[in-house]
Amino acid sequence: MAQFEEVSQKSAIHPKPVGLVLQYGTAGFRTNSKQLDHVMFRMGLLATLRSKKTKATIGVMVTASHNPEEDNGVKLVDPMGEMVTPAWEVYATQLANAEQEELLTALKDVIEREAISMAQEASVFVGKDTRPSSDSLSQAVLDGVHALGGHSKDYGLVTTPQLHYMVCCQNTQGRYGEATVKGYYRKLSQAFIQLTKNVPNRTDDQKALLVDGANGIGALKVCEMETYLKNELQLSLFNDGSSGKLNHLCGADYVKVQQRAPKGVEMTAGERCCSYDGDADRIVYYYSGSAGRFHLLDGDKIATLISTYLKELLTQAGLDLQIAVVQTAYANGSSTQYLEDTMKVIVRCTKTGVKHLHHAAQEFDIGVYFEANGHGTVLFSKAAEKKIQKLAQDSNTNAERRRAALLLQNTVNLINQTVGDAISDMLLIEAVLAIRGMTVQQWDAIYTDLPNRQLKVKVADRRVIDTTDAERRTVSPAGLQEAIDSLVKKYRQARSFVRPSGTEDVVRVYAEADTQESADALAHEVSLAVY
Ligand code: NG1
Ligand code: ZN
Repeated sequence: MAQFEEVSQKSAIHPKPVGLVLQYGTAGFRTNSKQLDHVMFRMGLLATLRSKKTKATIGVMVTASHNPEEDNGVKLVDPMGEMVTPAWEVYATQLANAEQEELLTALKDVIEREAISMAQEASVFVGKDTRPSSDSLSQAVLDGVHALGGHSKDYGLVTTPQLHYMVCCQNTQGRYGEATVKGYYRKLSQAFIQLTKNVPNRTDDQKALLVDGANGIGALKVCEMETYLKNELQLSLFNDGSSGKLNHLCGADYVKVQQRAPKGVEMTAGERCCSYDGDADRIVYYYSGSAGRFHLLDGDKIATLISTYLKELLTQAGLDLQIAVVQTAYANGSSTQYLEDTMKVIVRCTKTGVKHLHHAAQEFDIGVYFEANGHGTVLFSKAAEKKIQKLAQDSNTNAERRRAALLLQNTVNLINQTVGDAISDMLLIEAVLAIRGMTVQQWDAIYTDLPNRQLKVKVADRRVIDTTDAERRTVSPAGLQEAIDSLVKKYRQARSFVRPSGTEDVVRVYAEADTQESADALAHEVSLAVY
């Protein structure tokens, strides 16, 4: 077939290094950018097949998120803007690892197994982050799409969540919004302005926010959005990419893991600051307290703020909708306790990786999900959205209920439900703080984090560690869990677990305890047990 000849010819321009084996991990393929050209071409092919199979537009995002600038990566986006379904992750791995002469066989195998009609049209949206390697790598994706006769739309530089949003808009015939970057800015900014316009006496101080753009795509995009916000939010942007290196000593991952302010952000005491990661799908907040002490407000604090706000609005609106918070093992123990015991919301724990949290959150009327690292969003079931909308439009209902329903409706419009989105989450947090008249210190005081420490351990083969119970316990190697248990017993309010990373060649160690010294010591001792 002519189509396959084209694939053969074009794949020769994107050859696979012999013997190179890569894995579609927690967030797609990720490694040094020099090893990825063939993977990108092949993901272009696979996205085209996925589009034919689903008869919908598929997204391909070229990014390595919080990883160093030299790395790159790629993830596929399914029709509703969600991460690609697990069965196709397996195909992605097979296709990426097929040696040059096996590529057509691997491709035909997917076509056969999925009974794909090659006559079906295909459409693929492509986006990229600001890494120097992203230009040529996204071109390789486009080459793959075209080699199989697919149509493409190249969005160029966009955040990961913007690309997810475009795919969802396209496949819902605009019901979710317009599939353009401007449409995204308009939808979010209008919702934000609606939410904040009736907040009395917002001072300039309350509107001011310091943003660390991690020298990445989020910095570019939040700048573009600023005019749409009509001064309702006054951003001071640092690490905007004009001089610093992507994610280097800055960005959400650095701030969360190092528990310190990023380089280049000039913060004065009490000022609200936030950091995005390299593709702007994560956000964390922080401020400098008295005596210059650094205070971090991570994904757990964000989930608590948002779920408290939503629960209050549901009560005011008199809407009987079930709300749940989905976390991972990395959630601070204090947050889980506060949510369950004080807030009385349902809390679920899933494996690391947003696709797991997203999936669990879909089971509730309203599912708030956040990884501790600041990656998360809120999902509303279709039925919940309908109930909110109906009440917001019901002129017979009393003023207080209607006000709450209108706030809920605008909140739904402000949230990017396809995936965690630093810009959308930032606007939501700012709106919630404004509506509730809360300072960042008051937000921080909702509960006190247990001191904690995260470490990375290099081992010969991280896959020997196998976990269970949402990664909170190990089942192999033999004896490791017992060793962790006996170390944990030495400390108060302590908890610790280890798991192999899905994005880096390391084992991650997490520990929390009643003091920072204890958390540090426990993490260190557990990391020694991993060797
Ligand atoms: P791994 O490397 O599997 O721990 C990291 C994050 C995840 C997720 C992915 C994708 C931690 C501890 N892990 O995964 O939460 O965000 O990257 O970006 O933060
Ligand atoms: Zn990211």
